[in-house]
Amino acid sequence: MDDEKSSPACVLAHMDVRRAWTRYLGPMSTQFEEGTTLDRFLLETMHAHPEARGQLVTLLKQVALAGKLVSARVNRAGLAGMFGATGSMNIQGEYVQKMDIYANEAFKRALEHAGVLCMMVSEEEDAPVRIPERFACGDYVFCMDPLDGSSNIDTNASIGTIFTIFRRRSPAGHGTPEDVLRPGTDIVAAGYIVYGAGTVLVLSTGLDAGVHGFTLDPAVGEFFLSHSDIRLDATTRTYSCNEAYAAQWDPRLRTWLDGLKAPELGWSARYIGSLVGDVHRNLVKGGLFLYPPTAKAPSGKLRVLYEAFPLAFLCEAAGGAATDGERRILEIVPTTIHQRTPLFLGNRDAVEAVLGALRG
Ligand code: AHM
Ligand code: MG
Repeated sequence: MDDEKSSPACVLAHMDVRRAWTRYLGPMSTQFEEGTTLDRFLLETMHAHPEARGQLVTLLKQVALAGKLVSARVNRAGLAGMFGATGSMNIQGEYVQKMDIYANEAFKRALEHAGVLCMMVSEEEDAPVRIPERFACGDYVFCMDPLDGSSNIDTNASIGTIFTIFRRRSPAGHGTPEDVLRPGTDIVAAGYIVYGAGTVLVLSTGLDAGVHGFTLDPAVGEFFLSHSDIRLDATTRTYSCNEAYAAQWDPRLRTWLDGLKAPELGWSARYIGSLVGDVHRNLVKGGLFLYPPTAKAPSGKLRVLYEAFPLAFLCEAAGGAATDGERRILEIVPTTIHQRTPLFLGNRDAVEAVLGALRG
């Protein structure tokens, strides 16, 4: 064990943690052999902001709790009769999976009572979710896709929860449309939890605060810091898109993508069809994700508030970029809670190349 602790790889991992924490939070050592807990990371982040009242930390702890519940259920889904669709469609015309309902309820139950939210928005709910009268309202707005990519669940592919957090604009009580229909530049924290071979929570609490990943140790029931200060690898040449739709894309984009296929350029393709899985891979390894407008989805498929915003925020915080093909994703001001957008995000130079191609 001692040998393991002082192995070069282990020493390096500890140095990485220390370097990132020194950069953002001041000098600090790794807490346990397993790593540093998410709870401690959140408390240290709060201590770096003396004006903080603790609501954001409480909120993020409750997000982690809901993530653990969903993770446990996803792992048992095949045994617990949780595969497959419910037979109903949501407001957006998509078949609702049993696990969509479970995840939506788990997040609502974990978050509504804590006195930290004034409103929630969920992909699974037509209208904003009102905090029940028996609970206090708080300072934050939580927007989520409770289980993105859930049509993949029957195949054991990665799926995930994606979330955006705003600080309220209205003074008190229940949230109002102005609290949620606002640009992504107002985001105070964003992240996702990917339920894959392992469960990893990836979080950023500011564009200059870095992106950090925490892996769930199921034996302990805690998230431990495992991916400190994630930066997109600018040298990676991987693109992710549903290329079967290429005939429906802007021809300039199609021509540009075809150009990437020259063998000497060294590009490769990876596409799960699960946004959080595709973007997690690109964040960890570098790459470009594309969901352009199509004939079926002329405004794009992915939703601004709880898909494009949080992933754009994480990409920018990790040194990348995100655009809808004309403007920075984080500068979109949505006018409806389920608004969609085209999405191109990942390595900065690749995103700029897409913009160049679309300008023709
Ligand atoms: P969902 O929110 O209903 O799960 O839909 C979003 C998913 C994303 O995870 C993924 O990137 C995309 O839809 C895949 O779409 P397509 O099957 O058109 O490639
Ligand atoms: Mg989704």
